[in-house]
Amino acid sequence: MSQYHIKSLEEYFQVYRKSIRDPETFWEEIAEENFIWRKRWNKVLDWDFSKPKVTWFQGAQLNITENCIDRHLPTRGNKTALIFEPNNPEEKTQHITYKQLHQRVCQFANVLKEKGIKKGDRVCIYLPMIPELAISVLACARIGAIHSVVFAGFSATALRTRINDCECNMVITSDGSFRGNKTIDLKVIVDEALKDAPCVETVLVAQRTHSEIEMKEGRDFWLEPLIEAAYKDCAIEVMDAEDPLFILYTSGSTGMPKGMMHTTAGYMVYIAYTFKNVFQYREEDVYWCTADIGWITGHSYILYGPLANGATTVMFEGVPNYPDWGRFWQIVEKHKVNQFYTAPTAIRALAKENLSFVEKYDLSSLKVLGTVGEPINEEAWHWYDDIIGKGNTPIVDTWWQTETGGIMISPIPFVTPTIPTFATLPFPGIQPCLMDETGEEIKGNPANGRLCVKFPWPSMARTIWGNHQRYKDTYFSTFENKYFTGDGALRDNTGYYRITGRVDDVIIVSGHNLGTAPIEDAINEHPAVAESAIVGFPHDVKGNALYGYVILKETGETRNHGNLRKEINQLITEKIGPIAKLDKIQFTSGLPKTRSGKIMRRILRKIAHKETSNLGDTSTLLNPEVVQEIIENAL
Ligand code: 6R9
Repeated sequence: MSQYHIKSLEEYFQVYRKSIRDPETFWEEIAEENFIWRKRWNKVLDWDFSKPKVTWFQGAQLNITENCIDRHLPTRGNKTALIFEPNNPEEKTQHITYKQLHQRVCQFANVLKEKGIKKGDRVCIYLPMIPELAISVLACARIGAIHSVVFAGFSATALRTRINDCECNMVITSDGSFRGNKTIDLKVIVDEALKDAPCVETVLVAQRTHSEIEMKEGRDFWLEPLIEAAYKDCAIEVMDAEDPLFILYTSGSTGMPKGMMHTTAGYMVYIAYTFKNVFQYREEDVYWCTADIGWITGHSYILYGPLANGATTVMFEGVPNYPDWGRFWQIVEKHKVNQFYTAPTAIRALAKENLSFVEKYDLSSLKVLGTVGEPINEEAWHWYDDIIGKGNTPIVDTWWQTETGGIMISPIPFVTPTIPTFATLPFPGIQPCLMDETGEEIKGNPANGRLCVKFPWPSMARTIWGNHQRYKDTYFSTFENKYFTGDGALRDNTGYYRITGRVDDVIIVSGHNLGTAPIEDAINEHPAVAESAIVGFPHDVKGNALYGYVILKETGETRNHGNLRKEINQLITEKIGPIAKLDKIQFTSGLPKTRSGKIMRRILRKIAHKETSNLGDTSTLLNPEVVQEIIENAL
């Protein structure tokens, strides 16, 4: 019997030890007990990190939608699978049961087939957070087409690059999207992208905003009439364990975005298992992850993970500040959300606003709070804990990546004691390690090094689409026989991990290795500071010196900036040491961020280096306008 649902720290350690001692039996038991297999595997794991090649459940056959939908029909047919919460609170919420989801996915799958899509074809999905997004993803999976979801806030150029890279035959989009009080004409962006994307033969268009758009004869089709005419049942395509399930692009710091390719069986098993444990999900719970399905977080923990567990998952179309900054909490109250999963960037933005936005709502349904995407600073952690969790709701700080497919290091709520800013302990089956600069593993504690993983896990990406060499170079060549995450981490005396940020962002000052997160954390503790980012710039004596970009809570801060600079450096001296003091501090109204809320330090670094002529691709930024402001005020 596997211990699918971990309930105590003792049990965690027991399960963890077993997962390391005998990984194959460990994963085999989990796979056996919880899913429908059309054919059993003949080998659980085969791996060689030097190639790199990893296969899980070789020989097995299955379909992930049979496991996420059909499997639940006898027992949960009338249970709500998806709650769709529209952008506009006046618009009606939709509750889609498992039975209805089954029908809608089948109809959509039949439309795809009718338009010539077959197993192995790539389908680009460029949709806002409406039910059609979830349904089209699942429809692709049902017929074995490989979905490539592109976040519907990306530009035509970014979309075109992604369509061409994996040669999609089809694009699924909508006339437009609603975000707060804005309407965006998505189809116009698609048309622009398709001016130079000869692989695309068909465009399916869902109706959302009723904007006036052009339909190209023979290429573009309105979705609704096709769905209405489609047959309501669609047999699954039986997939091999290692058949590709999806491609999802993640931006590299330079060059082309990387199309991370995930496969079927291992991904399903790992995502289902982590979802259940990280959120301590119970049958009656309502779960809400605020991410967009355009990110890995949405793939794994809005769709596949919850649905594989027969859960009720909320899909929110809008933004946190529309119609006002209370929207998230209004939704929590309305649907009695039990597990709430969001990103530090959202928490910081919410924490800046008046408390009355929170206090108006009843948040007593919340049992678990989650965070993902970047290191959470201590102040934000405490706000989340005190104000949202009322001091008695565990926070799971989950560390993982597009490449890892699922959560890798995280507390298990009610099981793992938490410490702010620590992602704590590895998940069963995950063997992290820290490496020093010479390529040696650091064995003892405490330790500070580059975070690697030394054994395969079921949901790891298998390759970069069309470029296996780049996959090998990026992840498996820095350290022999290890997957290198690109992140730095500390490990304390008890074995808890704290992620310190991307190692590309590590700055060596006078020979000292400084991670960005702990320093930014110290700066953010200043009561006048809302957020900060630090980068290095060349310095004659120290090699590198630190340049800090700081956003103040109140733009009309009355203290003079000279004093503020002194106070910030005093704080850094206290918390980290004088070595980490900033040579330059620039106050700014914003920081350049990716759409998923990560600071683009590459741009800040170039500005600090005074190399502003070529900032690289800024088209995927959330707030490109802030770049000009920062350049103008650079020190
Ligand atoms: C899931 C996701 C991955 C990078 C990762 C790391 C950062 C994510 C974190 C975290 C500290 C956490 N990151 N979670 N850093 N604490 N809890 O975000 O995937 O978009 O591919 O980003 O995000 O730097 O390497 P992705």
